[in-house]
Amino acid sequence: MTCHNPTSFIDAQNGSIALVGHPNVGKSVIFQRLTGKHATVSNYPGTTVEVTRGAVRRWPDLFLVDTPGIITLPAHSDDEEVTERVLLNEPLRAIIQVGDAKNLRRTLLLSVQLAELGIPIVLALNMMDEARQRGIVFDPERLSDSLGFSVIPTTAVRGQGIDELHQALEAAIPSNFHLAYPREIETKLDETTQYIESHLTSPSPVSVRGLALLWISHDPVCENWLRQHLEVSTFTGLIDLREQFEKPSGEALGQHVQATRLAWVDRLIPTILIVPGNQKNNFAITLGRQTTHPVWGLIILAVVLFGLYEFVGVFGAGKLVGLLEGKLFTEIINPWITSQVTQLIPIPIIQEFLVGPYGLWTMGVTYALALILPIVTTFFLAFGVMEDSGYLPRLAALSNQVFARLGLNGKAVLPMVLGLGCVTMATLTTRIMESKRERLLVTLLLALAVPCSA
Ligand SMILES: Nc1nc2c(ncn2[C@@H]2O[C@H](COP(=O)(O)OP(=O)(O)O)[C@@H](O)[C@H]2O)c(=O)[nH]1
Ligand SMILES: [Mg+2]
Repeated sequence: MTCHNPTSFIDAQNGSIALVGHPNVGKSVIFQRLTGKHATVSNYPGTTVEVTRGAVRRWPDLFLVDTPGIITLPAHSDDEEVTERVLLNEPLRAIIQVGDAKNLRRTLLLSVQLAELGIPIVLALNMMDEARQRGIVFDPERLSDSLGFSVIPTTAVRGQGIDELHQALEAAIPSNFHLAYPREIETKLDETTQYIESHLTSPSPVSVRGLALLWISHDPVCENWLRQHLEVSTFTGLIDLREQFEKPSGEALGQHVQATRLAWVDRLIPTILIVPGNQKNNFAITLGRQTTHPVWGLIILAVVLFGLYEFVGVFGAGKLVGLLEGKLFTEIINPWITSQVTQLIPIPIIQEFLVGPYGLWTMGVTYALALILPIVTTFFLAFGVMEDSGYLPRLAALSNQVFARLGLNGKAVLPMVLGLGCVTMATLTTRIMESKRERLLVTLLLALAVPCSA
């Protein structure tokens, strides 16, 4: 099964491979396809962000790391910071970028950023089934030629393209992708690269040009890394250098860098796209657009909140609880347990402790199973559907303006509204917030300012 090619990085060393890409593009499905069952999930050191690791089935010496979804570099959210820390601190042998074939523009923008790090990279263009359904046809080989690394179309849920992905990984070599920036940026980039190169105290995990690009874009993770790997005085020198670069125009270089990348992607796409596909008349897309419409969006939001209330409040907390607590426990289970306990244990105080009005069974277990369980189950089912359907980011876009004034992201609307019902559960949902600061703020607001009906 294993191909013994001594020059292949996969045979030569052990280390890890990182799965990187936007949220919800199929990274975790590909992770399962490549690793099989055994995976360990743990918080990334010093954060509450989860990272999954597992040995690659075909090459057991290599570990696959499933990173949190990122939108773009430089990192802005906790998730993006963790993913970038994986890129800079793990003994990486390769990156698999997982992208959505329906969204070539944003996928390729990230490809450019990742390729510039100079680590061997393969692009898995996933969701090919959906791209085909929309009539999108492109030329992966041509794309691969332009990028300088392999592009593998995949439909991860059906296991299509996974073999090809293995082969491409085996052949992957450090990417020599090189995007030429406008002259004035190149000059500054060169100077930064040379400065970093001549002062680093240990070898760089990614290409120094990649580091320099992140540095001039004010990337926080890269700054941290450089602070640790440069003498204090040289690090200050690097900051001075960047300030000096930014002085004449007064604007950040990162924006020019990003604009150049986007322009390159926009020129590339027409050359690889054979049929752009028809995205009109698709009900899901139309509905998706309407969810952020100022008027329709609010109506849809009202419908969603009403549905949430009907499912969790009326069905879960009303019907299910009534059935479980009222019928099953009060009428059938509890009388039986009470009679058993009173027969077996003739000591009143123990009887009272177990099955009295405030007994361990009659109150503790009954409430946990008949009251809390149905509510929590229906709640997390509904919440899962909202999360997986992609409604949450749209909801955030809708309510951003209101919450921006509180220094929060629009996603805060969900915990806030849920908090009117039950603050405990709402606190659990603060995990949708992107940074620790926002989670803390929302939790505080919930505790102090939102009246809880429960
Ligand atoms: N239609 C289709 N759905 C997919 C494909 N790959 C993944 N999915 C679905 O996309 C959703 C997100 O996948 P997941 O692996 O969790 O994405 P991640 O956020 O990148 O880890 C899940 O519902 C998957 O079942 C694919 O190739 N085609
Ligand atoms: Mg995932």
